[in-house]
Amino acid sequence: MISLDDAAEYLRRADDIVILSHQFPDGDTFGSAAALCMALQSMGKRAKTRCRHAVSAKYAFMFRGVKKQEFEPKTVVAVDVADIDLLGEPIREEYEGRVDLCIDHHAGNRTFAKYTYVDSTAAATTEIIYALITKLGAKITPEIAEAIYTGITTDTGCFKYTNATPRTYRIAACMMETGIDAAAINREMFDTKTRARLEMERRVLDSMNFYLDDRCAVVYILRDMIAESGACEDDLEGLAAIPRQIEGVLVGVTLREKKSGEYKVSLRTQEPVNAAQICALFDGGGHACAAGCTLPGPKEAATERIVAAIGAYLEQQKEDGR
Ligand SMILES: [Mn+2]
Repeated sequence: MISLDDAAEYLRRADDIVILSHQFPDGDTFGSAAALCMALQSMGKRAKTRCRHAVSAKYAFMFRGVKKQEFEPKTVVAVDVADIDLLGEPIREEYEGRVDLCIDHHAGNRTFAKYTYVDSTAAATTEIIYALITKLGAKITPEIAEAIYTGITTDTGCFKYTNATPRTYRIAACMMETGIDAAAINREMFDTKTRARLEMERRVLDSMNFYLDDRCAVVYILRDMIAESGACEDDLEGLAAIPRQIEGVLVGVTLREKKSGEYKVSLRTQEPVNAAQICALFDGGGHACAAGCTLPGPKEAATERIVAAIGAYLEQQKEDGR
């Protein structure tokens, strides 16, 4: 672990920098990469971004101010990447043991880089990137401000989650002062859906079943459903949040069919149910309110196992008098 001053000093001396985002990219990992890349380029350095997945139409605006530069990287930086595996193949293989600096806000960062800076009180990695760019003395242009703002708004669910702090709002306010259209970004990130996304939501809702006196709702993301709706990976982001939105549901479960026939299980829970504890029973993990694990198919068997584990957990809590 190094300080943010050290990270800034390291970057000040560095050149020919490639900035890596995690696979299945979100607004924060892309916003961090785009903002840092533009700032480094403005300092006269060569910099570029890379990600296992292409920049989708939704996030493309953040990269408008990034100049295309081709070079052999001498410095490797990862942003919002908690674990080397999250780079995805073939990027992981290419950079394993070669990441010089990792800037992140995940408390569970696996410190795979030579130097790591983690601030788990930051709502988004872009909050840290803002501080870093300021330390580097680079100007926060409107293009950089848009990328930072997007990372903040997407990681806080449009300032809705408990991770949003007074500092989060202050940084967002500074970004707005550069003249960006924050409302337009919020609308694009939260109120605009593709037709394929809505077709997917329709199928997910249709697949819903209730268990354990309606305290548990289960939905499916099956390969057939994805094909029928024409959804791409981006269209599936956040679908796992749907079952827990229902009043009275303590545990929302999403089972996603994998090519291998296994199911990726995502749990979203309300207090006091700890999703990570339940997923740990199946070698999974995550946060208290959002966690995951993998179970073998068929889907009926996978459903039975996870619902039984949730039922046992709720029983135990009742006995413990919670
Ligand atoms: Mn993040």
